[in-house]
Amino acid sequence: MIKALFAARPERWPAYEPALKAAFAEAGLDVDLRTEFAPEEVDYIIYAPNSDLQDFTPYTRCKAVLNIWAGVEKITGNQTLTQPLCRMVDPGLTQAMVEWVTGHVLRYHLDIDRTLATQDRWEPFVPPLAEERPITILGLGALGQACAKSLRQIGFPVSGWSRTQKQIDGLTCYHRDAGLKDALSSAEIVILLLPDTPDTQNILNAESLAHLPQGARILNPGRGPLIDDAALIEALDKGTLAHATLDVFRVEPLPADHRFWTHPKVTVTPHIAAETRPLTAARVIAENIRRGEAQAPFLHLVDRQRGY
Ligand code: NDP
Ligand code: OXD
Repeated sequence: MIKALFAARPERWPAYEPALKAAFAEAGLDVDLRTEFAPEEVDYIIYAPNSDLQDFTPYTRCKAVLNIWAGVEKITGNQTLTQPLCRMVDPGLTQAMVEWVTGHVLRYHLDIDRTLATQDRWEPFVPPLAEERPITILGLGALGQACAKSLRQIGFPVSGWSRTQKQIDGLTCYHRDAGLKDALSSAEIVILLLPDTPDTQNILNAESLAHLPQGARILNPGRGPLIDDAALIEALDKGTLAHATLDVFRVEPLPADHRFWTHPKVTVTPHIAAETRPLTAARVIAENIRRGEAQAPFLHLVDRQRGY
């Protein structure tokens, strides 16, 4: 029997236990799933980076660590982890991100804030059509591409930026440092869906923010360190940027005295853009265990060197 350790915060267990057991049964896997084992007995670790498990040394027979988060920046630097590490690409999480991004883009696009602020007077205005509102997505991975597709379907011209060169139907694609300026220069709304790595930290800083057109808006559901906070606040205060909606922060929960809470041009959401959904994520975990047992390549393997 395969032994799988669930190493995440205890409050996650009631939702994950039935979902994982159902997915293992569906995949025809005979798995003993528990929150405690003698470390040397464990075949797979189903893992969240905020778990108490931080030393992987005693897990000598573990074949893979299967992350239930999409982001892996809190674990890629762990030197005790020598086993393959897989990140989460969950259809439920992806759909949640598409919904969060689309909702907040439409808030900006339709100027819903203006409607809410003019409930005491008849003051008609005509928002542009989607096709007149260029959007850029930094990061064209699982989430960036899903959001790009949805925004394209509404009619927005979408550009994207990634590390490697891409050709994606309907999208203008840029890559590497050389492509960043072009990716930003016409973007009225910028969406950050990059991982947090040494190469992506502060990717939006005073210099890159200056490439954006006057009055651009930012959505950051990626990770806090992607933005230089001081440069963002300066651009908002100067009026070169119109607004930012931030779901992720350098310190979470966002400290009570942080300027973002009270800034009139910032909307804070508490890291809720897209949580992993146990029912759909459990099937991804089961598939990776099936692959591990069949000695087939794992899905969504993290490149520890690259950091994502
Ligand atoms: P992926 O690994 O699938 O995609 C990452 C993308 O970023 C890829 O297109 C990659 O380029 C690009 N990238 C990485 N490094 C660079 C670089 N140096 N320069 C340019 N592009 C770069 O990740 P996901 O789409 O699944 O997730 C993205 C991030 O979203 C996660 O890492 C996590 O931080 C965040 N997230 C936030 C959630 C929330 O609730 N707020 C929920 C889930 C995820 P290439 O394609 O060339 O490799
Ligand atoms: C994730 C997240 O990385 O929730 O999965 O941010």
